[in-house]
Amino acid sequence: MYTTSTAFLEALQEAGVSYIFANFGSDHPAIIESLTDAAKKNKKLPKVIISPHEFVAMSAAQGYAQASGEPQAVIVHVECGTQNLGGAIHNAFKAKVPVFVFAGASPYTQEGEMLGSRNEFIHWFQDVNDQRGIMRGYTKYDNEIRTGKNVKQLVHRSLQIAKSEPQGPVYLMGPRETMEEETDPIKMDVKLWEPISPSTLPEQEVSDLVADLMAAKNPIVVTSYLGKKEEAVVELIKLCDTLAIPVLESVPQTMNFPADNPMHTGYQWNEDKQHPVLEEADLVLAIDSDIPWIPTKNKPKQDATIYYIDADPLKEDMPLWYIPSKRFYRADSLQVLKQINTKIVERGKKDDSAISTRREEITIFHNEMKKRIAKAAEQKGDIITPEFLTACVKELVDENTVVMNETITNFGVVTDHIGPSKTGSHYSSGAGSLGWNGGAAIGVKLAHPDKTVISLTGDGSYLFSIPSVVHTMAEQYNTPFLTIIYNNFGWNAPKHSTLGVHPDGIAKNENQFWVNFNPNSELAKVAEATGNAYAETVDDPNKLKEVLKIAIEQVKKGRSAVLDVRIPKV
Ligand SMILES: Cc1ncc(C[n+]2csc(CCOP(=O)(O)OP(=O)(O)O)c2C)c(N)n1
Ligand SMILES: [Mg+2]
Repeated sequence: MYTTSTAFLEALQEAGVSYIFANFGSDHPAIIESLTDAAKKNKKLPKVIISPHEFVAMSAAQGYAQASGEPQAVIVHVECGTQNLGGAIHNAFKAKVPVFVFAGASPYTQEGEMLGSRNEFIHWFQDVNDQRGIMRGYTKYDNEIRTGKNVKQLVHRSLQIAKSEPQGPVYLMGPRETMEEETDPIKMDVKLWEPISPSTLPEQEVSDLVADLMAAKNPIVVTSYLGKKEEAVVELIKLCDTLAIPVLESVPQTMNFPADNPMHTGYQWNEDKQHPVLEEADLVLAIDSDIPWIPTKNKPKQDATIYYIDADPLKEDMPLWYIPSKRFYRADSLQVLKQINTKIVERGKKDDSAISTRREEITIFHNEMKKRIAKAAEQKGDIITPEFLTACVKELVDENTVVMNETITNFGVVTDHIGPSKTGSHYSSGAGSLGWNGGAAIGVKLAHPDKTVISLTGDGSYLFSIPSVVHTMAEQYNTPFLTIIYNNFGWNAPKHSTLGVHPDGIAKNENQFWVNFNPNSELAKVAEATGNAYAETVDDPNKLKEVLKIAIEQVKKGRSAVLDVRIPKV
């Protein structure tokens, strides 16, 4: 027995995919047959992780790729399962995370002409005009498998596209008869399907950029996802240490520059915070950042010189986007930083006194920022504050911990108080569709079984994550992690947004924002019921540290824990 499905699964294995997050249906008999056949013959294939909801499957694949750089596979059921990927496909696409998605398609014969022909009523309902169209706009590539003869080429091409910068999800679909088709095995040399090589800058451009950088009085680097490459962080630290350049992390997707480096000047999230260092800058190096600033909140001066460097500097997938800049480079951040650092050495450092004055000024700014953060962590009153909570969580964080952050109106508080300083120690969804936290934590834990994963989430985002499914999977696949819910009993964000547009509107005057949840709901018990998680609710600041300690011990012993921590209500 060797079918299109056998070749398809073999191709995933050849390409180094470790996991298939799967939600099966009537489109997958051939895949199920091939999986069982392989299991019986001890033939190595990616491990199947049964995922009772597609959103969680996709989020897990995203988390795995964020933590490892390696794309995994998601298999879903026809157009219905494709639709259930929902916002998770938005997250992977916007955050530029490689994921391989496959969906079956309804059979295209109805009288038994071929193996796999229609035999269930749903085959008529699930036959839609443009299944691939559901994913278009959120994938880098989509195609239909039409024969087993070149299915491997389609899989390898898809993964090549997914892994090439800017990375992102890809989608293949295959009708039932095609996936059943008997075919001949083909051998592939996967070395010939590598992602495209990283781009550098032309020599003259490097000279111009470095000349401007060295002449600038107040340069700044702004970045959001440069930290996806560990080596790029090392190069950025080298650059910023050498020339005393401050760094602003805007909507960080990961740890891009260590929070404890004196050149770190904080984060830009959605708060109405000014950023004096950005506003004073005369040169901005925006490198790997979709949204380096929000013009209505804070932005560089009109006459600041901007260099924009990104794998996708045109943002053709964002209908409204512009940052008038002196130069736009479609280039790899690591390569460019190496080029800049080499050029600086070649030129020899100039004007040491200006650099050391700047170093002193930025260090003072950094130290004052840290003092403010430490002060804010002091618990006041008898309701746990998000600042105090995060400071207590920080005490659990060691060299081996990964923190996931989907705390929404507490994004800023969490990044400030966790202060990530190690590559790969901190992740956010990198985009805008809520619920990533649970699935992503499973993915990170699968990628790094030896690490301790702590997932911080708003109560709304916890519910969006489908916690019943998350904890069903976490127990079944032995991926224990600690969830801490920043529970304000509702959605603070839409309230915040309303006040941002209508500071004195009727909603404010009536104090009615339509964002409050059932106050009796015991969120942690969902995880206890479905995944045997240790579940606890905490509202007493004096008990918080003790409960956190018990919870992390549970996780380290192999059992998930969920703490529902009550913070001031929306
Ligand atoms: C899938 C999805 N639905 C709705 C929204 C709109 N939205 C943005 S933030 C937010 C509230 C999140 O609530 P929670 O996680 O409790 O954080 P809080 O706002 O309370 O800090 C909502 C509903 C969204 N971004 N994504
Ligand atoms: Mg909330």
